Amino acid sequence: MILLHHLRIGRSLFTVWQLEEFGIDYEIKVYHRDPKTFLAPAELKAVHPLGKSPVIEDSDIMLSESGAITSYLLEKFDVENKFSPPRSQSQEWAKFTQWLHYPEGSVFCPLLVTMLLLRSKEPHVTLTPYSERETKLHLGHIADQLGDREYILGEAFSAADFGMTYVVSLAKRLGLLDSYPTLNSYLEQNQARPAFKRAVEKAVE
Ligand SMILES: N[C@@H](CCC(=O)N[C@@H](CS)C(=O)NCC(=O)O)C(=O)O
Repeated sequence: MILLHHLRIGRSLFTVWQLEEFGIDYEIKVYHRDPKTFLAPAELKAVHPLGKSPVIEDSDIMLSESGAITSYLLEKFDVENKFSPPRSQSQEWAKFTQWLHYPEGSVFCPLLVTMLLLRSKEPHVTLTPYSERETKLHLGHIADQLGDREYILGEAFSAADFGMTYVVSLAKRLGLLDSYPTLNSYLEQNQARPAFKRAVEKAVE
């Protein structure tokens, strides 16, 4: 049985969503952020040296990093390739891998800088232009990739949509989606999935 170490308010909600979509048996251990610092509690450091979430345990393996957790869950549980192209389709698989890693690898950093700037309320000489330029670049890139299609790989939902939905939802929270109707629709459609709703019931309550 998978044990998910889940920190309230953050990306591990999207790991709960995956577990729900995949139909995997799992348990959740919930942690709460420090109300003043918004950091994870020390208990999470007792689980993993970084003290961050998500972390999963499965028999004798412990894994951090949301993208790596997705790859692990796919490898072990998505035996019918419902959520990713098979490796034998090398080009489709490579493109899938690119979109799987893109949210955490490229999109999250400018969103985090934007979030920190909002907290400080003062513009910064280098960080403000960086955050404006890079968020526009990446949100535009995601909107272009979606085009008229429902999901990041096209017509079918895939595991690349988990991390993408996370960064788009964060952009929404930061008030960055006003000029991106495509991203708003993408978010609404994914958050309306029954598995997402179940994840919210289990992880947010
Ligand atoms: N790159 C990691 C990031 C993990 C991470 O920073 N998680 C945040 C929650 S969204 C966290 O645990 N923050 C609490 C802290 O830094 O104390 C991943 O993709 O899993």
